[in-house]
Amino acid sequence: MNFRQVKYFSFPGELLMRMLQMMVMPLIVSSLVTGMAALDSKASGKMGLRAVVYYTTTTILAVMTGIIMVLIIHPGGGGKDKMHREGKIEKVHPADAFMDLVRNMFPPNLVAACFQQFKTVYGTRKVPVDPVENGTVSPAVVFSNVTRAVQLLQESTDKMLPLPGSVNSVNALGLVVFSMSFGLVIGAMKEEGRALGEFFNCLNEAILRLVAVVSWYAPLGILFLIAGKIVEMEDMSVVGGQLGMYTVTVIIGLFVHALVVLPSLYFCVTRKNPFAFIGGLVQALVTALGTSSSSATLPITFRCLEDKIGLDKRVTRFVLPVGATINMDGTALYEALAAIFIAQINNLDLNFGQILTISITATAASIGAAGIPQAGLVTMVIVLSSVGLPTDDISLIIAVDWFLDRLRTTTNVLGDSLGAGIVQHLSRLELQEMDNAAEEAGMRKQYQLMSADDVKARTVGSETTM
Ligand code: 7O9
Repeated sequence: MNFRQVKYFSFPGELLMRMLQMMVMPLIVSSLVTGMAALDSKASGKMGLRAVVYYTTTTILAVMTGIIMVLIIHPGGGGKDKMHREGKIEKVHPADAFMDLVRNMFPPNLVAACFQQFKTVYGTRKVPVDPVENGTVSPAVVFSNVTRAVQLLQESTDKMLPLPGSVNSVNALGLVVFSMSFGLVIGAMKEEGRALGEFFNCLNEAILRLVAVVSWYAPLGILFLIAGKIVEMEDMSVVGGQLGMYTVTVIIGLFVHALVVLPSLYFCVTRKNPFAFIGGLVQALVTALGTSSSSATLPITFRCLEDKIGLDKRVTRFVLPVGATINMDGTALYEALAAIFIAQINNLDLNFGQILTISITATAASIGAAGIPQAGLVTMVIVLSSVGLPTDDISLIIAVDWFLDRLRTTTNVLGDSLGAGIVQHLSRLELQEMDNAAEEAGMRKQYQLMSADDVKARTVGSETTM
């Protein structure tokens, strides 16, 4: 098939992708606002703490699984001379990436945050230089040194400076931070904030109905997404030897984490069958595989967890968007594993301290990814440069990245969903308490209405007797 035909063939899949992405923004905003508004600050604090403990624990477990796998299998034993290179690696300063992350948490313009992220770009600025070094400004010196002067001028004006710039992608972190704070404030406003809270609640319900419609089309769309990718695939001869071993190592690592570590954790905490839970999640997992984006899968994840598995809306609304933004077990596992693989093909031995550094940076990179523009490669560069590994060698693993990305995404979505199940189990008492309080308040209100009616009836009664 030629390029044009491939585009025709993947068109139905592309449509699904667009429909899903269309719903993400209103979905995360409305669910976070209502999720935070429905919980009082004590309950949301406790639930948030549990979620954060779950995210960090599982991410660290994922990184450890990845490191153990790559150390045992040792896929990078044969050097890198015969490997194929692809793409160019952009240099980034870790400090700039970190500052971009924090800047993106506070978007100056909420409308722009829906489609733009801040990104430091590197540019040049003309810096005036004095071509005469020792200060003796005689024409003779200038003329004799004219070549040197031109050289100096070029060197000093091409200084790379960090300048403000932007890229076109949703600033999820900014929207999440704003929606959570906004929801918290609406919740604290009690009666005064009710109208706004109900508005977002209604928006959320409406979007989920739209998701229900789209999810009828999803199976066909996913079929074409995956088939389109297979047709598009160039010859896979580059995926032999080293790279093949590396791919297999990542697959095993992700499978161990997704099908052994996470289910065991779920079982230990809830004492329920994790595979029954995962069974209800199949549509979301397949969507993740097809779209290779946990944010585009979010609408389907919501539907699976709320409608099929029956989790409490108060939990999913709060935990899922945050999970999709900061909890990426598959990504953390992958980055740590890839870093050690690159050390192996360069025949560099890492000591324990360096492996620990890789674990910490990989964990941090997976948490911050959504806030760092064009994260994929940038976070990898940061992990590698933290222990002084050659960042250019990322070009050796790009050939298989599109495939491993799909598996990472599936692991990420599974981690977020099991997390929602675990947080719900741990918060069941608070949720029950809130239900009871609401019921009591409802009854009291009804009682008040009843007694008001009573009073009215009596007054009316007395009026008539008069
Ligand atoms: C993987 F949920 C939302 F809507 F809040 C949300 C929106 C956007 C959440 C996250 C994002 C987002 O931009 N995420 C993002 C994730 C950005 C850059 C890189 C990554 C990492 O992606 C994973 C990976 O490559 O390992 C994977 N593809 O889970 O989507």
